[in-house]
Amino acid sequence: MKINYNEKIPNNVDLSSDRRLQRALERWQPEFLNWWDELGPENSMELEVYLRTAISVEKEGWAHFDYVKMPDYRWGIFLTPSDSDSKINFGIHKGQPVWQEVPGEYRSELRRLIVTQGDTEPASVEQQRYLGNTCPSLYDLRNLFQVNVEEGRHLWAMVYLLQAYFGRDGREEAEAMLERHSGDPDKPRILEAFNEETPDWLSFFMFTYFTDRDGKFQLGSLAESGFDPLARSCRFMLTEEAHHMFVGETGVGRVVQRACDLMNDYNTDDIRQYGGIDLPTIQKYLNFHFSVSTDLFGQELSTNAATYYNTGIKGRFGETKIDDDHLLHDSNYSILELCGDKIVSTDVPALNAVNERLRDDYIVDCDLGVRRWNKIIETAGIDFRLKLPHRAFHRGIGQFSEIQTDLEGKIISQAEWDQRQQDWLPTQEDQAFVQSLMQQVLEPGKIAGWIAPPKGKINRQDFEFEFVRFN
Ligand code: BYC
Ligand code: FE
Ligand code: FE
Repeated sequence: MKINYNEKIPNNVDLSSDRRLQRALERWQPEFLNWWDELGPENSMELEVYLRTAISVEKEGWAHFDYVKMPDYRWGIFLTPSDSDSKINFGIHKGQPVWQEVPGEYRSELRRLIVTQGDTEPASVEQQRYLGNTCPSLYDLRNLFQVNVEEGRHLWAMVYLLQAYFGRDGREEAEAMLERHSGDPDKPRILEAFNEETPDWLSFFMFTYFTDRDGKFQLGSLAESGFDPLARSCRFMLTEEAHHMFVGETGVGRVVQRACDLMNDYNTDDIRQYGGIDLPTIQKYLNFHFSVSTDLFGQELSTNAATYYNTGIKGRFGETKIDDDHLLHDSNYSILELCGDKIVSTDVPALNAVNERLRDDYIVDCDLGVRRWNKIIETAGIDFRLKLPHRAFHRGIGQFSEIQTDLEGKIISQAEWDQRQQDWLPTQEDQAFVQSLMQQVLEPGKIAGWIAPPKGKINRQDFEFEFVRFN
């Protein structure tokens, strides 16, 4: 299962043995590169960036770091090794061998899941297109581009599945991936969070913390799929995903660190005058990105999700580690539900609550990073704590989209919402202020004034390293 880099399209799926598929993908490749040129990172085509490239799919030593000219990045198709006696671990086919081909009766559901997953990948690249122009340091610029090329590769992963297993429909879906665009009024991306703008670096760090984390949980569920090529694709994508969330968590942490340092240096909460992003503004960005990302899990009660689970095409996060019958025909799950003008906890059939369960797992995971950010604030001796808003806050999908709540989840009137939302979500003024700080810094070892330098290294290279070369 070595990765073959001598071919036009690097892969570990023995692509050259399937001429038809190889030709189809080679026809799609220039379209992808055109799209990258038009909607990928602006002003990046000439840069040499210190990037990691996957060279194997083994757990150890899979990544190789070196300077790569951005458009020459080798986007490829990598699946984790197959285990010849893998079994389906949940649903009505539990115990049967995993599928190497798409079962005809589940074809449209599988196609839909793969298309939805695939659509998010280029969407995020489009959302982040202009950020390089305002990078706070070379280190951050490199991290942005690393995330971008890997999201591009994730699109390749899904397009491979579509072209290899879904015939003509799959080829059409592959085309459509490059025709929908983030925020396009006529052909938007499928999920709403991917049509929002990522106009500044605070938004970028929040996005990679909260929205890439949806990726972790969705990919984790798809990695359980009975359709083996999908499961193996997602497993390898997950190894790359960890870095994206690292960029988000440490990014937000460094903005918090800088805010605390300025507060202590000048003995004031009002650090905007010193070019820092104040903690209440960080909280507002957090509220926005958390709520928008929470929508990505779908409805609280979903017959789609029940079908995906029952038929073995999308599992739960960490399915095999859960101690139950993996069928969910007779079990219940407790969810929060809107009941008149109250939010109450009720038991519902577990099969229908698979989306909500995943959202629960996600929220627990989101909170871990918030705690680490609060440690930074606490260590600085500052009396302020960041907090995740209630899951009912500012929702666009699910039952809570019908109501308005405060950050604690108390239902409020539309009038009260209109009056108070400026205290909870970034206002135009907040956004303009954050935008005003976004000045490009390109000298190795230098950093913008609104963010602290990183503590960690990239492949043993210090912050001072020349992560990007300009020719
Ligand atoms: N926006 O039954 P429900 C990533 C629709 S992120 C718009 O709950 P389901 C990444 C829904 O389509 C990971 N529409 O739906 C991160 C349905 O429509 P129909 C992305 C929405 O299917 C950062 C209706 O509402 N991967 O990788 O159970 C950077 C009823 O809803 C939304 C996936 O999402 C929404 N938010 O659940 C780069 C995995 N939510 O049937 C990359 C694949 C729901 O009435 N997708 N609707 O026409 C899925 O598993 C499911 O499609 C969803 C939705 C969980 C998203
Ligand atoms: Fe991705
Ligand atoms: Fe990601």
